[in-house]
Amino acid sequence: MLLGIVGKPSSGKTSFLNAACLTSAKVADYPFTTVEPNLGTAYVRTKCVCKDLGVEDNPRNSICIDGIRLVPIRFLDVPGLVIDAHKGRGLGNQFLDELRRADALIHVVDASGSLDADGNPIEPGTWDSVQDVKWLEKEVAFWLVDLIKKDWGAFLRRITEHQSIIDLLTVKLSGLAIKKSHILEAVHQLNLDPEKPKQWSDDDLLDFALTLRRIAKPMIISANKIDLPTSKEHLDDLLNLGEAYLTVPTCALGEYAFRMFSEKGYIKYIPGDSDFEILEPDKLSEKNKEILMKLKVEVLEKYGSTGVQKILDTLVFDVLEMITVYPVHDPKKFADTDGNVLPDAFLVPRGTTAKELAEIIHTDFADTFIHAMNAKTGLRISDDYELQDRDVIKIVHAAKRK
Ligand SMILES: Nc1nc2c(ncn2[C@@H]2O[C@H](COP(=O)(O)OP(=O)(O)OP(=O)(O)O)[C@@H](O)[C@H]2O)c(=O)[nH]1
Ligand SMILES: [Mg+2]
Repeated sequence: MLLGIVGKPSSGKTSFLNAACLTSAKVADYPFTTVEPNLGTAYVRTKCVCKDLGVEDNPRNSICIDGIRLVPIRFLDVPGLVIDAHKGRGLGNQFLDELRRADALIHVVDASGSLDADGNPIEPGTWDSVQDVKWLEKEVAFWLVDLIKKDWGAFLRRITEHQSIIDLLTVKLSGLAIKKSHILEAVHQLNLDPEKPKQWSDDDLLDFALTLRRIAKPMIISANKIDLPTSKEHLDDLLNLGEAYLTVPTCALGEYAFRMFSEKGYIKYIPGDSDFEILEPDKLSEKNKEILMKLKVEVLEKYGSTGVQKILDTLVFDVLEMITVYPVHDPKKFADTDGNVLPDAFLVPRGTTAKELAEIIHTDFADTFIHAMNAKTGLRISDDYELQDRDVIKIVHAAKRK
């Protein structure tokens, strides 16, 4: 699972990555601070099964705090994009190539309206943040359409009875985590005739790229910098963009502060919480206490959270429709072969079967799979049983043939 962050310079992309991954990549108030992509590990937040099962767990691939399971995902931040990046402006859009494996995108927007199109500071509140949303969608589509157009002529010549334009596009776009089903859906939505690609105009190709991106790489909008006073009115506009858009108010800076002080043990705060508790008042300077209280009033009390964790959870669980399952070796103790209780939490797409889970855990398991068991009930489940969120599963498999 890879989530990518996009947006214009200085919108807060790296701040978002640092907050989500507790990394310390360079952040600054001038455009193009980031010149190379930053990769990190973020976590999605889900209720662990440990409390329901009445066990103390020892997670290995994830973290459990007070019955909240944090499951890792990969996270990528790239240099800022500017208008006409696809023609080489700014740092160009070469970095979009880095995002080709991303399953979904987060568009970090400066909701305070304090930056011009290129990310330069301007009078706060004077920039219409909605423009950024419309522009970025097009910029990503231009990048995609350029990729398609590079081979379009060759594609038209290579179409045969046995090889359709859909097949050719599927091969071409497979490296972008775009599937045949996504392509078929886009063609269908736009009423394009897959039998007559020669009739597809340049505008059709651009619409195809826009639609395909929406289907294959869903995007969520992080309306960032909500702690700043000029964010209020832009935020309303960003929240009312219409059904095709999903917007979450965020304060990346605040999330970073909470996570950093929590890591040091000065406060108790689990990412996504709506409040925090000061544990070591003597270790926090008066200035830092003031910052924390301001964030509490301006962000947590107004919006319910900093929004950073909400973005990750919404994308993974609601938009990409992933569920969490817990494979175990010992179905009575819910443990692995070393006795670790509920060691792993796996994110799998809704609809994954027990047999498919076996393959995901270990490629060898696919060949040696015998059956699976629901460890919560102790009952055997059929191979085509669709796993449910928070299932605890024992895979029974034969010893590997030598
Ligand atoms: N007030 C406020 N400032 C923020 C927030 N998030 C980021 N910033 C500030 O915005 C500026 C730009 O942040 P970066 O994270 O470097 O932005 P970026 O999008 O990665 O910028 P480039 O790498 O240049 O494209 C910095 O001064 C941050 O401190 C926020 O939630 N609130
Ligand atoms: Mg950056």
